Amino acid sequence: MSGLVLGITVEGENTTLRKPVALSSRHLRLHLRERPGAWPSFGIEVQEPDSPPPKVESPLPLVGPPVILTRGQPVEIDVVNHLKEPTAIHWHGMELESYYDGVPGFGGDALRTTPAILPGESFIAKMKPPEAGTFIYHTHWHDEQQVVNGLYGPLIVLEPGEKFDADHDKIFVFSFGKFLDPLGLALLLNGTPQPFQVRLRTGEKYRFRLINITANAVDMEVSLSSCGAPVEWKKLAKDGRDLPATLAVTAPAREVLTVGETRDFEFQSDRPGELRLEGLLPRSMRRVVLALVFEDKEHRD
Ligand SMILES: [Cu+2]
Repeated sequence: MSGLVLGITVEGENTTLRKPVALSSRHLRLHLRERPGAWPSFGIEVQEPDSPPPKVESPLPLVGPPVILTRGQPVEIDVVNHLKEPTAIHWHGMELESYYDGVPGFGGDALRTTPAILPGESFIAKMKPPEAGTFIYHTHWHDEQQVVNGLYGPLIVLEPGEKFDADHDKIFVFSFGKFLDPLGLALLLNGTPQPFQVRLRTGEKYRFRLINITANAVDMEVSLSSCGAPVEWKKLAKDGRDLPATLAVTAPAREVLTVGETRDFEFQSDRPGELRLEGLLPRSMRRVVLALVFEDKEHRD
């Protein structure tokens, strides 16, 4: 990602290897596909258990769909590489066994090293999420072209019994992409430099999950503003961990969201109107803006 990376070799007797692997109660499949002649060059589909494989001809999303898991529930995710090049998928921020963490040639233990996923092959990542929160899955192949071409997505872990509420749980993924931009790579929000407005309701609480999976935007500023001034939101979580009560405060909605970071906020607007969610790279002045349009319930119904 960015900055110093430290690897550790732990010597001595390995006691964890003897632990039986928990039986998985859920199986998902992640299909990594090409998008011939299009930007981004690659796309991801998630296949839920017992559902037929997605049709190859159906359009691929610009950002990998959310992979939604449950804390404490063992899961196997079969990552299927339909690309013409090797790849690997890393489960960023989640604690799991090194071998399954998607860092080829580096992760693993005394007996085995994580392999690359070669074209036409697949790799089963086993995990049992220990924390509920917002994480990221992304390519960990040594080629920036993969992470700026759609091989990433949100990884959401819910508490047991909780259901993902798409109406009130909103995911905003900031990334880079090869869209026409005089400065090279464009700053994207949910896979596009010009995101379409999102319509929300006044008087209802929303959870906003912000993710920075750019290649290197360490100083990206994110703000939510009304008429040029930041509104206030409540800080909930950072990097997949709930904030302690002393830090879970209401504050002006302007934050630095560095590369590889996730942050969750709670927001409610009691007045109709248009708010501006913006990602800004201060050094290059590249930005991406999304309009959040709040409407009264009666107005929409
Ligand atoms: Cu990462």
